[in-house]
This record gives sequence, C-alpha cells and structure tokens, in this order.
Amino acid sequence: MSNKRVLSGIQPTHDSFHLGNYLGALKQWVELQENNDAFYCVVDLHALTVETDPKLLQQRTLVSAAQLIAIGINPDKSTLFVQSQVPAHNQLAWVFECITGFGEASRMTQFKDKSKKGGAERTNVGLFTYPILQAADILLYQPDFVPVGEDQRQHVELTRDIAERFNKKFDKVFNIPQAQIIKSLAKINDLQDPTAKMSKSAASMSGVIELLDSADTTMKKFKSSVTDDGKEVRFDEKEKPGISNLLTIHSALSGKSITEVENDFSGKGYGDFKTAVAEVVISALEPIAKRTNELMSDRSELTKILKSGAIKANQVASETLKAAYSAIGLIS
Ligand code: ATP
Ligand code: LTN
Repeated sequence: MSNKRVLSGIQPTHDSFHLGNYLGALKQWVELQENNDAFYCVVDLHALTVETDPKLLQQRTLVSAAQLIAIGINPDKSTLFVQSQVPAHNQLAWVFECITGFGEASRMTQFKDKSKKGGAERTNVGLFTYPILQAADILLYQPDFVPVGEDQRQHVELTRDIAERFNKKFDKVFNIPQAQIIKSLAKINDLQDPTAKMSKSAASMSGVIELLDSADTTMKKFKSSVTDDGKEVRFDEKEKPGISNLLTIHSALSGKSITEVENDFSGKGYGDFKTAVAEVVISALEPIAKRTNELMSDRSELTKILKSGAIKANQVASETLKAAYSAIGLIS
C-alpha cells in the first residue's frame, strides 16, 4: 500500500501508553506515514465518555501527543492533531446521529460491554453515540484505510454503513474506507498473567510496561515476570506463555527472529533471559521517555505542532463538512 490516505485515533485516557499499544499499533502508525498521507488524532472528545478531572485530561492529551512524536510520528510527514481542535467532528457527528438507527447503535459490542461494566448510573449518552463520533472522525478525511485493532472492526463497519447510506440518500460525499486490521504486528501479553493481553485497564500495573516507566521499574517488572517451571528458552505459547511473550517482545524490539533469540539463550537460565529482554526494552524506551519529557517541559513547541496539525486537519475536514451540509439541505 502506498500513497493512500490513512487515518487513525487513540484516546488520551492514561498517563502513558504501554508496550502493547506501541508494538501492536503505534509502531505501525510510524511505518504507515512513510508512504502514505497519514492523519493521526488524539481523540480527547471520546475520552470525555469516561469521567476525568479536567487538569488530568489536559495533561493526558498533551502527553499522548508528545509520546506519538517521541515514538516517531513526524509532524512534517503526518498530520498530528487533537480532535477537539477541529469543530467539524462534532458538527458532522450530529448529522450522522440523525441518519443512524437506535437499534443499529444499540448493537455495538463495545457499548454493550462498557455500559454493562459501568452500570446504568455511569453510562452516559456519549458512550452510546461514541461510534457515530468515530464515524465522523474517519469520514471527514476521506481515508482509504483505517489502521485499528480487531476490537474496532465493528465501529469501522458502522462507519462504512453510515457513509454508504448518506451517499445513497443524498449525494456521493464520502469515500468508503476500509479497516486495516493490524494483525501482522505483535500481540503483547501481561507480564504477570501471560495469557491475558497487556491492557491499560489491568487490575495491577505490575505486568504492564508503560512507555514512560523508569529503567528501574522496567527492570523490576521484567525480573518478576511470571514464567514456568522449565529451564529452556523456547517459544511455545501453550506450555510456556510467559517465555513466549518475552521472546515476542525481544524479537519485536531487537529485530532478531524468534529462532535467533532462542539460539542466543540456549543453555542459559531464565534469569539471564529476563534481564536481557529488560535491557532491550529499556534501550528502546529510554529515548522515547526522554523526548516525551523534553516536549512536556517545553509546551510551546508541542502546542505549536498541534496547532499546525489542527490547521491542516481543519482544511480537509471543513471541506468535507461543507459538502455534507449542502447535500443534506443545510443552507450555506
Ligand atoms: P483497554 O484494554 O483499557 O480497552 P488497551 O490497553 O487495549 O485499552 P486501546 O486504547 O484499546 O488500549 O488500544 C489502542 C491500540 O493499541 C489499539 O489499536 C489496540 O489494538 C492496541 N493494543 C492494545 N493493547 C495491545 C496489546 N496488548 N497487544 C497488541 N496491541 C494492543
Ligand atoms: N475507538 C477507538 C479510538 C478512535 C479511533 C477513531 C480509531 C476514535 N476515533 C477514528 C480510528 C479512527 C479506540 O478505542 N481504539
């Protein structure tokens, strides 16, 4: 794939991204910007569906953008912006809400899961309309591809349905995008529970490697990672989920194949292996944390980057919005 328009987004709901986000999704964003016209968005409006202290939301939005730059999203190659700085997202979302069925939105599994977990008290209307705002995020930019994890497949399907319906009923305003389900990259599991995926919402952070963890913390987390009773460093997801997860992490960051890493550690103990994986991770994450901290300590550079991203995003988005408004009969 080359020279296509791609768009993706990530929520600023935590203080740091984790190794799963990085190796499973964000590293691919960096690769995609090389040959494509990429738009990447920190979706702070979506994060409002989870109640957060205003100062914390502001901090997390900035630190999320800073981490994206630190991992290699280059603002000269990609358009990096914050969703709330482009008003067309809300404007188009309303139009889409009026052409989406209540039943259709009720079938979204993420809504069903999250509203079940939170209970009626904590379920806000925003959580219900969340996928419709996501459809607006996507369709405003007329992308060819939307690189996302498997969990977002249904939302991209809804986005396509909304676009097709609009085009058919009114005018052909929207390009129909395809989900590009990120599969080729690693799926990273929790270091304490290597059969569960590494996740921001894990009960304990001791098995979650955050990009902004200190070297000390990272080393400790790897040293206390759960493995098995055996001795052999060998990839076997069934019998050795912990060792297999560590092999995946090492290979993803060192660029060596799993077999090469297995060979490097044949005859060596788990202790040496864990230390070596930690060292590979630390040397990959240290520059990321350093660059993030630099950007966070000089907010003016960061806000300048985001402002210019928002200007570029606004240009594209407002054009699409204008066409959609006009097609549906709103006067200009
Ligand atoms: P939660 O578990 O709280 O829903 P999360 O930690 O899975 O959150 P998301 O914000 O849902 O994080 O994910 C952002 C991106 O990172 C998605 O594209 C998702 O597929 C990817 N991702 C998240 N966790 C992992 C993981 N452990 N391995 C690989 N990719 C992951
Ligand atoms: N719902 C997505 C985040 C998201 C997104 C988007 C992804 C919001 N808007 C547009 C791709 C395109 C998530 O939770 N990962």
